Amino acid sequence: MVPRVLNVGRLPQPLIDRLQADFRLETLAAQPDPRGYLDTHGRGIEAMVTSAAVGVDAALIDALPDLRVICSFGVGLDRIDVEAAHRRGIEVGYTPDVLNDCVADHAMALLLDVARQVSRADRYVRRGHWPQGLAFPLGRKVSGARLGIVGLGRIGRTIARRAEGFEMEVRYHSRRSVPDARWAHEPDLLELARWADFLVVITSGGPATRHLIDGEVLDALGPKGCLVNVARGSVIDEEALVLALEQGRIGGAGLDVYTDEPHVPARLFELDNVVLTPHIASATEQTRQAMADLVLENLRSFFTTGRVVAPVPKAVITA
Ligand code: NAP
Ligand code: 8YV
Repeated sequence: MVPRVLNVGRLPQPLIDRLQADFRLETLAAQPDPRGYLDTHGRGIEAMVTSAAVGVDAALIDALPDLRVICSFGVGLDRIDVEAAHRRGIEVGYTPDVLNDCVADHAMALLLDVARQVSRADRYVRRGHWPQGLAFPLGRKVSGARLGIVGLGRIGRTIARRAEGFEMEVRYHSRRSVPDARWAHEPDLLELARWADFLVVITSGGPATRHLIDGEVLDALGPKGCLVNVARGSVIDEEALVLALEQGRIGGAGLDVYTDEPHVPARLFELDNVVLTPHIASATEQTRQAMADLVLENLRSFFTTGRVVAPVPKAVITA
């Protein structure tokens, strides 16, 4: 029997096509009455695929009595009720590591853009300001600067290695120091922000990191400091960030993630020292392909061995 797989996420079409080739794929959003569909057809669905941005809540897990595995397209777990799944013995698979390079590259792209004003300079040239002789402000030097990384996990470490290529001095903050890391651990986030020229945020999302970066941390970073966020919008107090930028209390920001995606505070559009991207840090052909491959591998492995190849650890801290 071909297993029934319920798609509740936002998945790229090539992945949907490949899932359809291997499984009986049913798409919840395509049903005129999703709740009624679950009541009538939920029994017998053994697998669910989702994406990190959409996730899966406990109610949806409860609605599927025969669910055995959830596979997510992405690494973030802040929207997946992993505990509810694990309580029921449901395996959860995700796509760690394969996106480290691209997310780290994107963090560096935002950092370089904010510091060297690439997007701002592009606007200056396109608007014809150069031949008009309008002044263009000086940027900030990246090479040799101090980089504070908030969250030294898989992606944080990759960012740290990128930064070494720019001869940056790297320190990091996380709840535990990483035993094999060659960079200094700073247990006090405020101290890290005071020390850093650039602060890159790459913790996990969820309640434990909500508003970790607040007005006090931004003031510690200071008027010449730049913030980059490629983690989750929830990690930063967005209202405090907008105020700090408007009031010149920090030097600039490069943001890929926001509190209420796809909505971005319009006040940020007025600020020339801010670079905004629409949650695209992992969005390259190669990485999205690797993520799709891993979703498929997780599912295929589950239905042949009973285990996914990239399981979310049972004791993972999401809150
Ligand atoms: P990871 O390996 O699990 O690393 C998470 C890091 O966050 C760890 O160093 C952890 O250290 C730290 N952390 C967790 N809670 C913390 C807290 N309260 N205070 C300080 N540090 C804390 O995860 P990853 O694979 O590097 O991914 C990190 C996150 O990036 C994902 O969860 C996802 O939300 C985001 N992401 C975004 C994009 C994008 O497109 N922008 C793409 C991929 C991933 P401790 O546990 O020791 O504190
Ligand atoms: C993707 C992400 O944008 O992996 C994550 O946690 O945020 C990104 O890689 C997302 O998975 C697509 O839904």
